[in-house]
Amino acid sequence: MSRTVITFGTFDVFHVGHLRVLERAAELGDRLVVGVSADALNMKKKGRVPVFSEKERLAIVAALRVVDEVFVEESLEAKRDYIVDHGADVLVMGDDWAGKFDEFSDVCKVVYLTRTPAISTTAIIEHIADM
Ligand code: C2G
Repeated sequence: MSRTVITFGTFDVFHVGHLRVLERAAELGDRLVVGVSADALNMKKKGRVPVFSEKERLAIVAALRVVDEVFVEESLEAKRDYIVDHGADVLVMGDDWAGKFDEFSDVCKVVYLTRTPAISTTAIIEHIADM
């Protein structure tokens, strides 16, 4: 039986921390599905428009060797439907979300992976702005 892993994120200004979490997520199953946050959802979550549009972010994530399928994550509230509709056996999130998605452990295994230290989209934006 093939095992499907699902994960979610904005993946704006794609960096090696994003790559590592997706690589490690893919190792937990046979198929990796990624929900990429819509521009409108990001505005709601982080109060800013992403540097790269959702179309660009989807294209980047979809092109990765470890990713099998991408879709737009329109709403945080729809997470249970996304998990069930994609037949996910495992939900993976970075540990900045630790404990936040435990409610889905009735439909799939919930795993939090350690974030890659010292890199973030915000830090990259600030670094470039200071150059
Ligand atoms: N990440 C990581 N190491 C970093 C930075 C990010 O492992 N140094 C992981 C995050 O923990 C997350 C994924 O990369 O699992 C995507 O990060 P973001 O784009 O910041 O995702 P976020 O906006 O938190 O969206 O429904 C949940 C949200 O869509 C998650």
